Amino acid sequence: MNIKHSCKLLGVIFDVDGTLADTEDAHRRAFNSAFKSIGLSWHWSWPVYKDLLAISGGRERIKAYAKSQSENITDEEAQALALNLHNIKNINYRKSLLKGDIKLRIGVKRLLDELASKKIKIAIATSSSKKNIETLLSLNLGKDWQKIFSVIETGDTVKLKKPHPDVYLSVIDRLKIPTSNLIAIEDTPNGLRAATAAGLSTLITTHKMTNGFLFKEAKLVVNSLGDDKHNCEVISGNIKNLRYVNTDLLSQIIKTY
Ligand code: XBP
Repeated sequence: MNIKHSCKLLGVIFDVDGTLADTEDAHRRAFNSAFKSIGLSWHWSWPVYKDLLAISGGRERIKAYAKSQSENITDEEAQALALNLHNIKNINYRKSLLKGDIKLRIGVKRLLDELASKKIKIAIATSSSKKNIETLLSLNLGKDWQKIFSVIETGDTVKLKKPHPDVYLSVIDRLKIPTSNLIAIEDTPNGLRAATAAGLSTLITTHKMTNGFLFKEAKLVVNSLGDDKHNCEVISGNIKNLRYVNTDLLSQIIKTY
């Protein structure tokens, strides 16, 4: 490791769903429409979906649910059903994004701009697909959105989804930055486990689907990244005398731990 860089913030790795944008309810509704469209009586209510967030990745989530609903379904049948439903669900999801109602979360654009202005690398580590994040981020960050991110790793390319650290390990490998100079920003216990297992300090931004979840290994848990008008509410950790998450705070977090 370059000694000069030993505690300096050189990169931030963002999760997408729930972290960059509050997308989980749109995913939930898209799953429910897919179930209905093939005549299934399944319905994922909020509390059910909250529990299902323990399984990252839509296909994996459907497969696990299919098995929990029928003792007789084989692994192959559950897999085929999940594949079909997930394709329909993602078409529904992207259609719903095109309505333009899902914006970036508070403070996300502000922090992205600050990181870019300070030449701190920005990356993405998500279990969702490139196509889904392309729709979400091109709408919110413009057609050149990919230029903002030095590395983008998605569920399309990793073998094991979160809580396995694979997606983070791939990002770290491609960034070529030591983990001590990086921080991850996540929203779920699975995301936190994946980032922590990859050796990253992690900051959590909660939302209504993850309120009340435990984030023991997180260095800081806040209700959003915050901005001038919406100060962060600290759930655990310390933001000193700051009102929102900025590069100074992220640097302090990686120095302290
Ligand atoms: C995102 C997810 C889901 C979404 C989308 O993963 O697993 O919560 O419903 O999944 P993470 P799909 O935030 O852990 O990276 O796009 O696979 O349906």
